[in-house]
Amino acid sequence: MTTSQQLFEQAKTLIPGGVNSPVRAFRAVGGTPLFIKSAKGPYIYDEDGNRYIELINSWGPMILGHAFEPVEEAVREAIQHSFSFGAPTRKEVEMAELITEIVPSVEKVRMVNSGTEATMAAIRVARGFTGRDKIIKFEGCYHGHGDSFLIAAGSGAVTMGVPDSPGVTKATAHDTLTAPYNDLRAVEMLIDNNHNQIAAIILEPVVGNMGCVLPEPGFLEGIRELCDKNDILLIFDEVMTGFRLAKGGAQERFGIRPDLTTMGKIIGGGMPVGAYGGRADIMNVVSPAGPVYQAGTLSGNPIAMSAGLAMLRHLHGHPEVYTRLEEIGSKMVTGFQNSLQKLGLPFTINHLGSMFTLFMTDKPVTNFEEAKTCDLPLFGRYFHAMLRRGVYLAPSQFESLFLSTALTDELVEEVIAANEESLKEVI
Ligand code: KE4
Repeated sequence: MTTSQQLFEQAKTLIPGGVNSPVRAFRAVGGTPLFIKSAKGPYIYDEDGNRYIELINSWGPMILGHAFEPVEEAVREAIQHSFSFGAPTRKEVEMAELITEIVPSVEKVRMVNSGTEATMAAIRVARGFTGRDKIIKFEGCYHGHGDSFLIAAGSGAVTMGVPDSPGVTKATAHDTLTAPYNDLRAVEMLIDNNHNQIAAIILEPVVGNMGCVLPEPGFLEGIRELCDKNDILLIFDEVMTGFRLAKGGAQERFGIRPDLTTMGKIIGGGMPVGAYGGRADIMNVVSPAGPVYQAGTLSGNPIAMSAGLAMLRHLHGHPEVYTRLEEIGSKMVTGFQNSLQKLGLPFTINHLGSMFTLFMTDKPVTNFEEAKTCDLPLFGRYFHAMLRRGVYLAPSQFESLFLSTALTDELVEEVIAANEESLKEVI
């Protein structure tokens, strides 16, 4: 038995499914999840000493590679002053200043501890501000495990086969309307059939949670327009795309200004941090400025702020990071596409910047239904073939990969070669 196997057997007697987040359990791909001992730069190392080239990067945060020195240094400095005060600190002001500078649509921001907290708070604020109850989300989008979002949810929910989770009440589900991603007509019909009842439309401006799916030309602009015409708030869930697809996130890349934005992952530099923010007139309804309640013992935690500040300051001060991420992404995807062509495989790759997904289907993938045409057992075999070749992919077809600047050109070539050999092996 490997150490990971031993640890997993023990973990399953103590933790539901042996993991603290379902997608980690390898349920979609089979086998035993790797228990990771450490990571540095582009590599992670499991408890049995195996080394892997990392293409998940903690599901997004480690955009500069693991153990990035300036972030580590900031945390080492911060822990000398204790860990948590439960009182306002200078770093929270600096963090708010930096976020509002990098993401102009965010005029005011509230720190929380996860992306889930950020999205739950954002829809509560939208409901409080508009006095309306319903929200529209898109099938296959994942916005964390808040009850309102576990309806036709992506990521781990669909990976586990529970896109509509038990435990979410009918009353809650009643207020969540869903539409296929990229389907403006469906959104218009929902709005017409729920006149003046919809507080917000929330979406991933580029989806990572059904695998990487891009907005079709005009989709985001169309949603913006529908929101404006119907006094509906537009919430961009940029937990994944924020500070990744551009310094100012997908909203900068696509030139769309949402009313609220939710953030996470990169914003904490690997520490538990989320945030939500947007128009000042909307954010001013949040307690104690206004009546909409939201709170958190560890919100704005000084250690987490130190890590997040170091990360964001580096990204803000080094625009070349985004040029490099584009380069790495296009090199890797071009290599994958060349291999598909060479092997005569009609699979689909969706890609933008440092996010991409190889879908095991010959269909275009523009929404959840199309994503679900993938050959999931084949993906499972491919995943393990890549693992055996030292490449660590997301253990689910319904996830995006996240590249980091720690990937050298040589490592990109190694991943391309591993991909071609793995496809040959499993087809
Ligand atoms: P967290 O609560 O996991 O920090 O964030 C929830 C969330 C919200 N919005 C988007 C767009 C997200 O992608 C996420 C979380 N992403 C998943 C990966 N698909 C986290 C991995 C996991 O669930 O373990």
